[in-house]
Formats: sequence, C-alpha cells, structure tokens
Amino acid sequence: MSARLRPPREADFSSPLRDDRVTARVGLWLGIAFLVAFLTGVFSHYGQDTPGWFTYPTGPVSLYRITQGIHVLAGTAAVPLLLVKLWSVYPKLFARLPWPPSRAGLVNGLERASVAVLVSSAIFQLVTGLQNMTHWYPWGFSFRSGHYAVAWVAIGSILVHVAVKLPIIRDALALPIDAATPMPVAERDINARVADPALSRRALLRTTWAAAGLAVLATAGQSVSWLRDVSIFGVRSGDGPQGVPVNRSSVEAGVTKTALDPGWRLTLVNGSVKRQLTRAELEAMPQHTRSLPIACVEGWSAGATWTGVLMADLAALVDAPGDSELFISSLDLNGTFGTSTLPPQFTANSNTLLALKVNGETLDIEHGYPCRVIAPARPGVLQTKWVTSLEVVA
Ligand SMILES: Nc1nc2c(c(=O)[nH]1)N[C@H]1C(S)=C(S)[C@@H](COP(=O)(O)O)O[C@H]1N2
Ligand SMILES: [Mo]
Repeated sequence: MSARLRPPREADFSSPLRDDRVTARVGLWLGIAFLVAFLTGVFSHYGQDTPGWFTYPTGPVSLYRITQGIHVLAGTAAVPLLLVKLWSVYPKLFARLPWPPSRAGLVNGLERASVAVLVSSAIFQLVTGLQNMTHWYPWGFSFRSGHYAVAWVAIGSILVHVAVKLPIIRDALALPIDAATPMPVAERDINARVADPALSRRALLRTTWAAAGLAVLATAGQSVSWLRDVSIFGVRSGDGPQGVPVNRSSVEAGVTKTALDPGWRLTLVNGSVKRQLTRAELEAMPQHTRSLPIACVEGWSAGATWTGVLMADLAALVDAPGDSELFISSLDLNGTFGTSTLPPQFTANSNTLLALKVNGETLDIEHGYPCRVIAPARPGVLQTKWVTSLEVVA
C-alpha cells in the first residue's frame, strides 16, 4: 500500500475469506432467518390488530408462545449472521462507480441504492427488536408500528436483492467452500491472491454458525425453562411472584391502591343491562382451572395454571350470547395495554377465563388482582390485568 493517505479501494482488501461462497452461504441462512421472523411477525401483528378477513385461532393453546418464541430467536440468530455477511462484502463500498455514466453504471448505482435500503432496514429491525426485548425505547415512534412498517421494506428489499444476485448466489453455493478455484464470476478473483490465510473459509462459516447457535441458546431460556440457566440474554427469564414473570408492574400501571380497594366491583354491561359483582360473588360462581401460558411479544413465556370463571358465564349474567365480543377495561389507565377486545370465538371458548387465581393461589397484584383475562393462544399484551369492566360490543 502506498504511504500516501487515501481512501481505501476495493482491491486493498485481500482476505480470501471475503468471498461470494461465504457471503452466499451466510446470506442464505440470514434470508431464512428474516423470512421466518417476517412471517411470525406479521402473525403477531395480526394477533394484536386483527384485520376483518382474519379469524385468530383459539388453539393450540401454546400457539403464540411458539410463533413469538421463534420470531425472537430468528431475529437473535440474524444478528451474528448479518455482521459476518456485512464484513464479507463491505469492501464493495469502496468500489468505484463506472464513469462516465453509462447504462451499466446506472444499473450498478440502482443496485447499490437497493442494498443501502436493505442494510439499513435489516439493522433497524434487529436493533428495535432487541430494544423492545429490553424495554428500552429511546425513540419517539411506536415500536409496533415502526417495526411492522419497516418489516415490509426489509422483506421487499431482500427479495429484490436475491433476484438481482441469483446467478452469483447459484454459482457460489455450487462451488466447494475451501477449493482454491477462483470464482468464475469475473470481478471476484481477489481471493486467488492470498495463498495461505490464517483461517479457512470453512472455519469462518463454522464459527458463524456457532455464534448464531450460541445467541439462540442464550435467549431461548426465556421460553424454554430447562435452558434458563444458560440464558444470559433471556431478559425476563427470572421468576416473578407465583412463578410467573411480570411485564408491567402495579406501580408502573398506577394501580397499587385501586386494585386493593375493597370497593372494587366488576361491571358487566350489555346495552342497558348492567350488573356489578364483588370478588366474593365471582368466587361463588362455577370455577374452572386451565393450564395456559402467558406469552409476551418480547419472546418470553411461562406456563401457569389459572382458576376463574368462564367468560361465557359472565356474558350470560347480562343476557348476552356466549359468543359475544367483549370490550375489556382495566384500572390501568396510563398505558396502551389498559383495554383489549375479546373476539367472539374467545368468549365462547371454554379455555378463556377471567382468572382469580394462579398456580393455586389468589392472584398476586402484579398478575392482575382482583382478576385478569387469560385466553388461549393469544399475545400476552391482550391478557389484560386488573380488569374492571366487560362490555358486550353490539
Ligand atoms: N392492564 C394491563 N394488563 C396487562 C399489561 C399492562 O401493562 N396493563 N401488560 C400485558 C403484557 S404486555 C403481558 S406480556 C402480560 C404479562 O402478564 P404478567 O405480568 O402477569 O406476566 O400482561 C398483559 N396485561
Ligand atoms: Mo407483553
């Protein structure tokens, strides 16, 4: 290299590890991770913001626990994969655009612009996802709408990228990883220059898979209990009261007094029919016990045994059909999670309870005392705690 200071050029990067064979193999798994995260993410979004054409399923009861666990694990695995992939191609940033402008130059410029969109949307998704897992919201926009909107940008730019690169990807995947053969693709003969690298391409790939696997193991314990001890990234894998982690506490929700107030009543409303019940009256109704997980959008989940009354029984008290849609309000007034809507198929489902107990004990205030919603297969954010009223939606 010359002694004179100048910006690097693509040819200055001579590691034979930066090779289409590495990029394509890591890219393949990165693409799979993003596709899995996209599909499970859209499902999660529809679970919370259900479009009219979609009926959210009431089972299997662990559905959301599985899809959202996979969503977060796919995103976690993508972090080391994206880092290695970016490292393998970043010298291309210093490749010169053909000058004077030509058709080829224009195509090249467009392709680089699409890669810029791809890289920035991918980084945005992984960073905001990790921030949500740790409850760190340094930005002003809503996490869910931002993460959802950019998901479409990311998946779209991945599709464009794969389409543009398909011939290179095919050739690169077909070539043995460690063979010295230079790539048949014209501009990629840099790797032939360095004869004896410190690390083989195979070893680099193995290290990459190991890093992705380790990241997954270190996170999975937030949903898989026997992995808990090795899960240093499982943010909320520790036990909360009654063996269930707590998302938003009673202090954060501002309900420490109202939830324990002996004057608390559950209000049931069906048009002009109205009824109020004390907790003792709820306890006097037929009680049902169900094993259902709480599965947070952040990826953690925990199974528990809940005891309480059937939603359909409550609807009947105000002369409403057992498959009524219910609007649920809680004492928690200063957040967006203080209300939720229970669709008809959940009110009618005998796994959906207004729970009074968890794991055999009276609900802790942190888990929603005096009573909370627990429905099968749904995102945790809809399992409203500190319930104060159920209104039949006309
Ligand atoms: N009223 C109210 N209910 C709520 C919340 C809340 O902030 N306020 N958080 C929800 C979220 S995001 C989750 S994951 C579950 C967690 O329930 P837990 O704290 O009992 O584990 O409660 C849900 N119910
Ligand atoms: Mo949650």
